Amino acid sequence: MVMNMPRYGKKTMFCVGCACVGAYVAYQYWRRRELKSIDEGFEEVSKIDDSNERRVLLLGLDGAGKTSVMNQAIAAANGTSYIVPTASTHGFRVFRLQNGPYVFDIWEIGGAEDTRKYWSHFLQDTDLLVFMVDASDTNKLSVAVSALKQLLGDSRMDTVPILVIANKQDSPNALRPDQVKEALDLRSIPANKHKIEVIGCQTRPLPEVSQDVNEHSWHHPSVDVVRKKIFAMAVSS
Ligand SMILES: Nc1nc2c(ncn2[C@@H]2O[C@H](COP(=O)(O)OP(=O)(O)OP(=O)(O)O)[C@@H](O)[C@H]2O)c(=O)[nH]1
Ligand SMILES: [Mg+2]
Repeated sequence: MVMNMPRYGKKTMFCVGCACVGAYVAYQYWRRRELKSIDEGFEEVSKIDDSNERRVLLLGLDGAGKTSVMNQAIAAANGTSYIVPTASTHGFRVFRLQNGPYVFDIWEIGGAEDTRKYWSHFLQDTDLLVFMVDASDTNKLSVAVSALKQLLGDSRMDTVPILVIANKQDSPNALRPDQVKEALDLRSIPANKHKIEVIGCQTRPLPEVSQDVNEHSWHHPSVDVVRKKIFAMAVSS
């Protein structure tokens, strides 16, 4: 499933989107309460069991590469093509991926400053936080550190595992995953609070294609590693 909100500064649409998210979260909360209140012996329980659903939140500053990585991951999983993003995501996109018995809803939220203020609307019931950084842009890492710390200060994120993706490893000056771990001060986060892993990734360079083609189906192998890591960490939470 792909819901693709208009991307170009439609504040109203975004607010409507946030209202939908609120309704969705409230529905999930109500549904879980209903499930808890059902007598264990009631035979309909198996039909409404949502224990195989996982909610993954993909965040990171603008330009980190979230849309690029997800485009390649979805295309690789579904055998489809994608269009390379040319603008920032001012809103959110949701992807549904299946792996074995599990269904993963991946919520990708734009990282520009005007969109970041809405991140807190999406934290409820998160099974895995994927935090992406542009490892080639060290100037932005301090902003990324404070954005991540603000997220982790929210009690809804307590104990949520974190996958940090050090993207743009193709750039010659990109920090390697262990350097990103240092730069984001991840060692200061208690291991008993959050399971944290840091992996590298890249979606470039794209293969040469003729100029009139703007769709691609190629993906970098590191994107497969990201997809599998998301599946593994979201299930283990
Ligand atoms: N060199 C390099 N550039 C990349 C890579 N991934 C993405 N980019 C480029 O980085 C820019 C931003 O990529 P996006 O995928 O739009 O970033 P985003 O995280 O979705 O940004 P927002 O939507 O603004 O939050 C684009 O110009 C991409 O082409 C990569 O692995 N290597
Ligand atoms: Mg984007």
